[in-house]
Order: sequence, then structure tokens, then C-alpha cells
Amino acid sequence: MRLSRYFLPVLKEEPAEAKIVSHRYMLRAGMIKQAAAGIYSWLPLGFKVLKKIENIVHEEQVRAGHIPMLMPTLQSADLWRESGRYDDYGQEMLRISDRHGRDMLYGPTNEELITDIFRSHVNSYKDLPLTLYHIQWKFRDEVRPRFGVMRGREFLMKDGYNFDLTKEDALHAYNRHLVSYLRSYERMGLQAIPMRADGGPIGGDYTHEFLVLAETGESEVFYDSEVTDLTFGDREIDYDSVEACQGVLEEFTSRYARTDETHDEALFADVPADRQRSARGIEVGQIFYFGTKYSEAMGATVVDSNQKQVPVHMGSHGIGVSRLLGAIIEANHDDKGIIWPEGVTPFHVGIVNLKQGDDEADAACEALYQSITALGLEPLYDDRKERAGGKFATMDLIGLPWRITVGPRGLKNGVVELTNRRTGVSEEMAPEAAIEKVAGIYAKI
Ligand code: 5CA
Repeated sequence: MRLSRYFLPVLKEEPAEAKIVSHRYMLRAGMIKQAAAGIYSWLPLGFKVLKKIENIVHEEQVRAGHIPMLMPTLQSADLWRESGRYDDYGQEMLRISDRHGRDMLYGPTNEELITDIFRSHVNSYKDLPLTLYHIQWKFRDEVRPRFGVMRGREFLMKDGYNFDLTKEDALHAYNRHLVSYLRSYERMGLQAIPMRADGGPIGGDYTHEFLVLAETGESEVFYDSEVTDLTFGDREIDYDSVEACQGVLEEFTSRYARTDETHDEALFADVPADRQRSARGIEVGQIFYFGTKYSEAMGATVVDSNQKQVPVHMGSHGIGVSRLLGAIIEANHDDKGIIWPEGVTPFHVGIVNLKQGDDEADAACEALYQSITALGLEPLYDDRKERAGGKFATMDLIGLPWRITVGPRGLKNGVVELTNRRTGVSEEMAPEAAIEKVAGIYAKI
């Protein structure tokens, strides 16, 4: 993409309404524009990152054996009356009536709709296990939408639902989700710690939240510092293996890590004092096993091997896709702007032409642009007739991990400059070497 032809409405001024750094940078970098309280338009740069995150989530869900689909945003109130949640949900639910006076709602989540699909089409235990998911916009009429995409009213969520014959199978689905979530967050350059979000024993209500540590997080969390040493890395897990998934669950959840809702001072005291930590965290996902709650209320049953009708065991699992942009920026920035992890960056590398209009510099930039594109990478070429300082400030703000700077002086010596956004370290090298280095880095992502 050539910046002169792109739509990147960068703001010069500090947006007064933005209280936290991610919101401020998303507005300044021209990624989002507020359309109404807690509702945003995704401008091209923001949309690109949103799609990258969505793509990682899709890939990891499919890898875990889960099946993508798409359910609508608008739902009929009748299904929610069946589950009993229509009245329970309260003012967070946006209620709408159509021209015939039928009660509709903008879905805050999809347990009812998916259970209805299940009961209409699945009758036998032979069709289980089954896990379906979608990535769709949700609406929750939050009392205090704030911090930009972090707590929106309209937000994008990946929500998945598992249907299993037995509790054991459903707990395997739970563990499988835990593994796939750990992988997904790490691919986005994030450490998200699974924390016990509810005190119930396994078999009752059982749930973990995934938290990214950040000063601006809305949740207060308590944990054993050893949990921050754990990484999933690039290990291969057989998602069908009960032992393998259980092993990961134990590795990542056996140490103390809880949100304030479930915090237990007495248990926390057992953690060695020098490892006790309290901090703030951003909740980027949650997994849940709820047994037969919806299947019993809505008649989602299958026949088992004894020809007996039994309600299925279910769980639901959510990732805050749009919130993740905020969380990633909170965890990856400096005072000049965003620093995108390579896995989610909107463009792979920026090209800055220090002297637009100089034949040699223009030709060198053009050649770089073509070669990088030919490798399947996306460069963002700042080909505007702007002064160098302004171009650097824009590149720093939008946070591309790598920048190639091209100027007449370097070209005389056959070199360009390759700069790492995170470390600030610049190296001079031949254009071909810069391309090779950047290509090598992305080949590993
Ligand atoms: N049905 C379950 C799992 S699919 C569910 O709705 N879980 S949830 O309420 O925890 O939402 C899943 C994730 O969506 C949360 O972990 C959070 O990351 C994100 N989320 C929830 N509310 C908002 C909001 N108002 N703005 C942005 N993201 C949100």
C-alpha cells in the first residue's frame, strides 16, 4: 500500500476523551472513529488488525477441531423466554420490536440460538462430540461503555459452544479450548493468564478467565508470580488426547491465579510471600462448563447407546476479538506510539522515502516495494512529499515492527537503514539484505 493512496486519518491533537493509552493511540493512528457511545467504525488500519486477530482465532479454532459457522446478530425474544434469560438479562439487553410488534433483541451472546440449532438437527449420541463457533458482533448496553474498544456496547466476539454426551467429554472440550486459547493469545504476542473466575468445583459451574496484565485493566487479580514464567511456545498438542489437554490445563492452572471475584486470602497465604502478586488485568476471554443448564431448559437431548433420551453437556467459550486490539496496545507501546507484535501488525514493514521526488530514492523505494510484495508481504510505503520527521512520527505512531529508510546519502554507499520499532536499533545494509532479514522474521511467524 502506498500511503498517498491510503486512508489513514492520523490525528495531530491528543483526543481529550481518551483516558487510556490504547484508546488514545487507536484514535490518533486513525484506526477507529466513535459512531455513538461504545460503538465504533473501524477505519482501514484498525480493520486490518481486527481481521488479523480474527484470522488467528479462526486458524486456532479449526486446528482444535471446532467448526466455524455464522449466526445472526438479531434474535427472536421467544428463544430467550424458553431459557428464562429474557427477563433475567435486564437492561444490558437491547430490545427491539419489528413492524409486526414481534419482540426481537440484538444478541449479547448465543447460547439460546445455538441450542435451538442443535435440538433441531442432532438426535443421536453418534453425532457427538460437536463444537461449533462463530465470530460475530454482539451488543451489550453497558452502563459505562469506556476505554474505546475495551468496553464497547457493540463488540466483536468469538463464541464457541460444545455439545457432549458426558461430563467427562465436556470437560475435555473445556481443556481443548484452554489450550487453543493459550496458543491464540501467544500468536498475538500476548501473555494471557488463565485465572479461576468462579469458586465452584469441577462439575458445578466451572470457569476460567484469561487475563492480560496491564495497569489499566479493569479487573483486580491475585497470582503466584510463577504463572508469568509459563509459555505455551510452539509445542504440538494432539487435541484429541484427553491426557495431553488435561496436562496443559494442570500446568497452566495449578498455581494460584484468581480474579477479585474469587480471590481467597487464606489460600493465597499458602503462596510463598516473595511470589505473591496483585495487579490489574484485562479480561480477553472466558471458558465455561455449565453442564445441562440450557439443554434441559430447551430440550436439547440425544438418544444414548441404550436408546434413552439424555440432555447434552455443554460449555461456552468466548474471546473478546475487538477488545484484544486494546489489550495488545496496552501491553505493547511506548511514548511514541504502538509497537505491533509481528503476528498482528497491519503491514509487515514500512518504507520511508527521505527524499520523495529524487529519482534514485524513488526508484530504490519502488524496487523495495515490488520485491517485498512479491514475497507475499505487505509493505506500507510512505511516498508522501512530507518532511522526514513527520514520516517517522507517523510510522512510530502506527507501530509497524520494521521500517526501511531510504535516502540519497545511503544509496550512494549502496545501503538503506533497517529499524526495529521495539528496540529502536537501526542497521545499515544493502536493500536485498534488508528484504531478506524481514522475510526471514515473518517466515517464522
Ligand atoms: N457466552 C459466553 C462465552 S461465549 C460469554 O459471553 N462470555 S463473556 O461474557 O465472558 O464474553 C467473552 C469475552 O468477550 C470476554 O472475555 C471479553 O473479552 C469480551 N467482552 C465482553 N464484554 C465486552 C465489552 N463490553 N466490550 C468488549 N469486549 C467484551
